[in-house]
Amino acid sequence: MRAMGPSRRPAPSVTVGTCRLRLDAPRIIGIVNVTPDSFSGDGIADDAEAAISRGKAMFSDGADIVDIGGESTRPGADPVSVETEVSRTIGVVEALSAHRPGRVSIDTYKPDVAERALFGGASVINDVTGLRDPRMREVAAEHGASVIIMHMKGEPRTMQKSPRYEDVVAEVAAFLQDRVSDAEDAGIRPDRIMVDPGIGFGKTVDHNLEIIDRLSELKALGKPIVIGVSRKSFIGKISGLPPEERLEGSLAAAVLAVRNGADIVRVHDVRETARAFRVAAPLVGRGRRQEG
Ligand code: HH2
Repeated sequence: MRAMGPSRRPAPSVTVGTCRLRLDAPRIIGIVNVTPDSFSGDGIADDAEAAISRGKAMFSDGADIVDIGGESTRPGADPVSVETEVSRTIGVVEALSAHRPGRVSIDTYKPDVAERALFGGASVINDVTGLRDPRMREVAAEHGASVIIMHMKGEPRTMQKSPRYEDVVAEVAAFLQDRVSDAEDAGIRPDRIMVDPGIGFGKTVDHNLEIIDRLSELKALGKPIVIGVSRKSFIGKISGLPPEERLEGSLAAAVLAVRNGADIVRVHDVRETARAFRVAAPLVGRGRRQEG
């Protein structure tokens, strides 16, 4: 792990497209899965119009960014080809980028898919492999993209097979710090980099709970913290409820993540999350949202 500079102050904003998003109140990323097999059951492959409508509704419900994915990364998922992923996502990326320029993200770890999406108007690359592929870093730097660098232990097919850590938060922080340094070395602008501990990606329920509890320790990275708790299986394991009944658990986890330092929360249920944050954010000292 490279030097982390524990006294660095948390970033107050992140640049996305031509916009500087202030992070004095929590921000929301809405999820649009153009897939047949997403874990939460929200996927809508082969229906670009429905995906576009869902994305537009998310923007009007309070999403700051909409994240479009064309491949499920649920545990055990099989990878899909670049062609399939592009054909699922590109029309949705183009339409939503025209609707809200600068506020569309592509959820992919494949540089070719990311590049097509950036040409189609996307401004953010959300990479669950943390920009491990050097070409992904080049693509992001060349296009001036913003990036979400996520931690995953292993790969989706096998990541939930007995994941082990000495200290999960320290290991996630060290990984993210290394990937941030690589990203900056590749020319990605420091104010366009966000980090995400990757809830559910090679982690047990206890690992996920510990990460959410100790989230403030990731502030030492000096980057905005994104987190995805929405409908995740740890909520199912605790509540005994299936993905379509995990809204309340998702809201509870999102609010506590914000209290513990999350700046941006990636969710399936934008309207409900925005309403919950409107009340919870001032209560946990994260202010009211200011435009900008
Ligand atoms: N979780 C999923 C996918 N992408 N990206 C970030 N940055 N953080 C996350 O926690 C995260 C992510 C999995 O959720 P979802 O997209 O709903 O499911 P699937 O991968 O099955 O489509």
